[in-house]
Amino acid sequence: MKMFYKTILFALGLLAGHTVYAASSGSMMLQSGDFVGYSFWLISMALAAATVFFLMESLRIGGKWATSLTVSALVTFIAAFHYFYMREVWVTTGSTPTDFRYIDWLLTVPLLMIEFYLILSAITKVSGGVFWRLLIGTLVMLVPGYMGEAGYLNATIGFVIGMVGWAYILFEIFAGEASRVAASQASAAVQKSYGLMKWTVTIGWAIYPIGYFLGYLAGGTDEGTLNIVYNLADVLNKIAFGLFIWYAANEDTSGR
Ligand SMILES: *C/C=C(C)/C=C/C=C(C)/C=C/C1=C(C)CCCC1(C)C
Repeated sequence: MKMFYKTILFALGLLAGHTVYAASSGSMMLQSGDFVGYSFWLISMALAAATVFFLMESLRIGGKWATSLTVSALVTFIAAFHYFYMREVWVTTGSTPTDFRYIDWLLTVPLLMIEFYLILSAITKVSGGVFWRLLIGTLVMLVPGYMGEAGYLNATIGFVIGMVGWAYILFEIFAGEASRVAASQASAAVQKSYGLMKWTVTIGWAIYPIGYFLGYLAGGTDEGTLNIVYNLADVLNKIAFGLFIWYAANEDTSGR
């Protein structure tokens, strides 16, 4: 237990230290009226607060749910850090922080995929294949997407291959082994949260390829709008996603 508290304190210390450093470096001047900048600011704080919440709840609820809730905290923790940097890129240069976004995605999306495996593992035995297939789908989706945005690959080809990766993930969670396990063996609470997570990956995630399409394939769009849209998408796909797991954990353990 003590170890957990030390870890939480360490995480908070890192976040606080970085914020003080960034604020004192003098380069970061949020201008009044910069609504995109506001959204970066608000969401970085929401992600930091969500991290503390998930860590504390992982201690309180514990048991077989501890790992899922800790992974939720890792997602928001990694994203909070990237948001501090993305915010700085935006307020100092007014440009889109594409590289930071993709590095963040490359770390957080596989962690979100692991969550499907973890919530099912908390209630029954699941084969490791579920985890590996979702991980492969993630890489097929993100690597060509990055190469397309950064100019290493034709933007259309990057988009098409990325869509195949996403389709594969959707197939696995709607019709593959994971969905069969959820339907046949999961408790009511886990089934409900599995359903919410599945639809988040469908509807919430659709926002990113739509952004890519508008930005690179349909003649370009206003960078400010695109960043606000991506930022709001992250609130849903990172914070709300974690809350769906937290909901199942609470329901599942409230009878104890
Ligand atoms: C927390 C960040 C998340 C959940 C990011 C998700 C990103 C995607 C679902 C990106 C999807 C893309 C495609 C489906 C096609 C190619 C372009 C991408 C990479 C934007």
